[in-house]
Amino acid sequence: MSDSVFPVPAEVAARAHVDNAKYLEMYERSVEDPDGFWGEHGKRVDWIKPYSKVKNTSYDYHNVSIKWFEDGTLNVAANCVDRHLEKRGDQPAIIWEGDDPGEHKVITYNELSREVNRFANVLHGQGVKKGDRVTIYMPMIPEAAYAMLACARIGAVHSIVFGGFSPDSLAQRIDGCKSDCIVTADEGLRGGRKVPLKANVDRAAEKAPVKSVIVVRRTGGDISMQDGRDVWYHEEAARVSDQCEPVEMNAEDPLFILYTSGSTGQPKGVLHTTGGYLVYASMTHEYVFDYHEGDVYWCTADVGWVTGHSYIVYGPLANGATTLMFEGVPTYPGPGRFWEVCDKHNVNIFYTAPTAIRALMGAGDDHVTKTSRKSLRLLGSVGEPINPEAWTWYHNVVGEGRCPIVDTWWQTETGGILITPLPGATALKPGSATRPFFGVQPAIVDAEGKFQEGATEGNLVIKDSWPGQMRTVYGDHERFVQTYFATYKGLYFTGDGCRRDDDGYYWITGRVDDVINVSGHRMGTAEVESALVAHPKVSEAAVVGYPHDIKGQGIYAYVTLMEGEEPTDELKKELVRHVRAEIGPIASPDLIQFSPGLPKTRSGKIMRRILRKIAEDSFDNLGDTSTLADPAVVDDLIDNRQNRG
Ligand code: 6R9
Repeated sequence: MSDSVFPVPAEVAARAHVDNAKYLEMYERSVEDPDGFWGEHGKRVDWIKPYSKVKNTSYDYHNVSIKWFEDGTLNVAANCVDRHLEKRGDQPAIIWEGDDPGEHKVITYNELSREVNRFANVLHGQGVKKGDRVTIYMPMIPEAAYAMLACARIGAVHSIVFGGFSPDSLAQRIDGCKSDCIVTADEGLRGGRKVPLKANVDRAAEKAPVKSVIVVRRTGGDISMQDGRDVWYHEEAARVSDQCEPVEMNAEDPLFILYTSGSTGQPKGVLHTTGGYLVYASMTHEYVFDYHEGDVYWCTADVGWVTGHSYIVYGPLANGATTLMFEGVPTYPGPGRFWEVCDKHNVNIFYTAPTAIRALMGAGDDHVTKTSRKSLRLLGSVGEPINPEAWTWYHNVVGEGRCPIVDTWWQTETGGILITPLPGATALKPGSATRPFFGVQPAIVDAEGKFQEGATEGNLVIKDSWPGQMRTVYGDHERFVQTYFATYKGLYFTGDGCRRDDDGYYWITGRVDDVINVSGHRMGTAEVESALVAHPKVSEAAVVGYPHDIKGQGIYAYVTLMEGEEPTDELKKELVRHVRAEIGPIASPDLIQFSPGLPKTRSGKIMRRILRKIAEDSFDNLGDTSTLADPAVVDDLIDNRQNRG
């Protein structure tokens, strides 16, 4: 926590879309008259048939239903591409920077139009129709964006699976949305290393069969193609036209599904729809990043996460922006890469995650200061709480004190940014996401759901709907209701803890459920546990998060072995490999403690509170352990703890 306040610099306020007075006025209207406010701002996108209704939403536990602009029709690809052609056909839409610093490509809006239409025709050729689900398992190459927009153009629903997920995780997600078509590449390239995407698809398809696999050639690596199922994208694309009419979609037709981890069971298919999502993504992109015509904007996320959906592709392209897409990693070939890319492409707005900032901070200032960065005007942060030290380094060293930082809080479920500074309006406090965006009504409740007023701390809820909100869990509306609307009836529960200070600023403190945030990636502890117990030598496992200098949170696994198994270092390594294979590298346990027993209540429930404390290396005050079936277990856990720092 930090007491410093950074007022809005005069030159930032002068050029910004809104200053503080305007923010307050717009915010008040947005919550007092949502129909009027969003009815007006909904017009920022092009509608085929204009809407006559704006907001029709209910958070009533017995009848959760969210609809925005429900009688309007539009096409997202037409909004992100076609409508810009007349005015800015020759302007770069996407600047692609390859993993190898010698490789980059500029794609104008005219080119984007031809590529998207071609991709749409290839999908058609594979039998994909409106409403069908298409799984996209791609590296960060322009074809990933083409594929997304091509789906949107023909009304297919994409489900992107991050390229770091294992074949099993991919199969689970293909099966979850019953998709018949996969778009992938031969291999990905990250930090000089190849990622065997097509080989992973082949293994996934053994468990979750599909009718067609469209393969984009990226590395030219050796892969196998299955006759009758697999096609090369470049061969199909050569046969089709670069014209394809956009399909007229209802505002509430699905746009995409994105799987995300929750506190229990399997990942949930978060469903976003067409109209409200696009309005919200484009409006937040313009106001939060204070985007102006001609700006070069770079979000370093992967399109496999929601940040890539809303703030690499849909928001910026809907606004006719130039969006930079980066294939690589922050530290390759060296820790100066981000800033070198900023100089190379004259980036004005730069949006990344705290975990990257901390890693680069550790590599030393020289890698930053040897670059110019004079084009940078605004910095952004997303994915996890940013600690004031990292904030201050980002502000002073990267931004040379001249660039405001927007610390943007939101979730896969929210579709776009909900709590954030606006650069021309909001004085900054390092570590605080500050104030709500237009139309967003945050509140803090205690464990019983009682509203807490003024400066306080508790659980973060949102009182009413905004256009970018998810509509349901794909195929399981009841799960949607139970996950988000059952804890506090009538309110959307975020799963995050939060503090509000005397100025009404919000400070997100992290998850209050069994979700951990590892390098900005959400991970359900239950998912890691079930991967561990799937190993033949493991009898039981409990997973918790613990503070990690770079990742924010690390994964700490307590593992009880089967009778007679030896607790060796070799076995620890084997378990890490096993979890990577089951879920993917992002789920690798950082620390494994072999424990003959876990602390359980007499009814057999694992007391995670105790495990969390021990993992944090702060076990002086473990609270009440008298309800434990065998209190001696705790001493053994403390004696053999793995995090002594
Ligand atoms: C966009 C995204 C959502 C969870 C969210 C919260 C954490 C995201 C944050 C932040 C503090 C921020 N989170 N942004 N915590 N400050 N600026 O990250 O979506 O992957 O679904 O994660 O991430 O805990 O609940 P998602």
